Amino acid sequence: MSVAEKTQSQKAIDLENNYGAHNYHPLPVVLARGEGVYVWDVEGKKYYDFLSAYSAVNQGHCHPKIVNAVKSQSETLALTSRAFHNDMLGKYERFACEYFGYNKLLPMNTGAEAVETALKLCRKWAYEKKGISENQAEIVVCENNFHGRTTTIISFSNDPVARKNFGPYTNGFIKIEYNNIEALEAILASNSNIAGFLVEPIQGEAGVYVPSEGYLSKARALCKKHNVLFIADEVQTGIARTGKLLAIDHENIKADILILGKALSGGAYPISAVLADDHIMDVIKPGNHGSTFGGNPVAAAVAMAALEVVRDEKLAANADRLGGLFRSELGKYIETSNLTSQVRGKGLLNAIVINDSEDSDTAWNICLRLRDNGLLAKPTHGNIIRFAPPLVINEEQLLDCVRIITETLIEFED
Ligand code: IF1
Repeated sequence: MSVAEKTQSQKAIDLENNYGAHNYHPLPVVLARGEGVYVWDVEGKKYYDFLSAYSAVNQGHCHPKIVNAVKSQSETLALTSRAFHNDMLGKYERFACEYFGYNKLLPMNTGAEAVETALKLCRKWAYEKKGISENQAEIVVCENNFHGRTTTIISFSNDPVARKNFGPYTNGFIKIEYNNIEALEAILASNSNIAGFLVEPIQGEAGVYVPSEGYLSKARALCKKHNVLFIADEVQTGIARTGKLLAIDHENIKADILILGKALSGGAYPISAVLADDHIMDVIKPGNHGSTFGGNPVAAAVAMAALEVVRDEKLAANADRLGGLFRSELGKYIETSNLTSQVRGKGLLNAIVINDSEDSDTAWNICLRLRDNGLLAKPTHGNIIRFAPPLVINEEQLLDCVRIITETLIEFED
């Protein structure tokens, strides 16, 4: 294709290919604007966003309240570092602690940083409070987990693509089967060096696996029984995505350590946080942990605005109601379909399973057609397509998306 004929999209894609590391394989679409549930590409085509930046844009693209928080704080005081106090951090910490019901918050930036923070906090608590011998602490994680991309986190991943050739790996992790309460009971009963259990309340990347009813509350009880910290990674499932403020709220349990990220900022800024009560968080002393941007004034202002939007616009209730509608409407099509076998999820975190092998490109091709038909989604592992629109979606828009999805899937029926 000559340079003259190249579309704006192709030019942008070529730039990324020429100058950017190839650490992603994006769907071929180049976005230039976002508002609410919609995004537009550089040619001006409009789409429903059904990925929400992996559930970071729960409040909708460019929410005015959140944008104003970014603007006004950025032109007042953007960054002080934690070498000094600032007038926003304490307000935010109090707001978020009261919002989620914890004594203390440790502010970070990305989800992976918050997971790493939680692991360090858990280990330090194990040595200084539980009395495990130094360097002997073990943390239980689940098969097919996704908690981020740092060397320690991929050390306990079983995804070869995320892990291979990044060794040597960090020790101190024991993998058990997800959603298998007997496996958790067995390891906790047989190993006195267990410091914590790190779990996704729903396994997002693995393919939106919702555990059995009661799994999380039984796991929580087992951790209490064995004096092991229950660590909930709510980076993707939190902030109203599954129809409750937190996915663990569906089982009325409280984590010892809560990990938040993504929609904590509504997608406007990298913000993550680790929350815990005093008897755990007080093992952290000055100099133990930190980051240049962690808890900066802009993050503080944006996170409070983003959480106010979730509360004031009742996004959890909307996600609960419209998520149920999505699964029931799509379920009607799936009953007649040879192509798909299941729709699963909670709230507005859902996925469909395509009846094809994991390494087939059917799901990818379906997502390319969905793009042509005005809806953006992406496969997770091979034959599973995740559907996660912003939680501000309304019933009319949701039903329009069900129509687009079913009409597109029908094109691929035999
Ligand atoms: C990628 C996945 C989703 C997460 C949970 C921690 C993190 C994530 C439960 C780390 C991040 C992102 C990362 C992004 C794609 C996306 C993803 F496909 F990778 F697994 F959402 F499912 N805990 N998930 O889901 O947070 O450091 O990214 O802020 O790395 O490709 P982060």
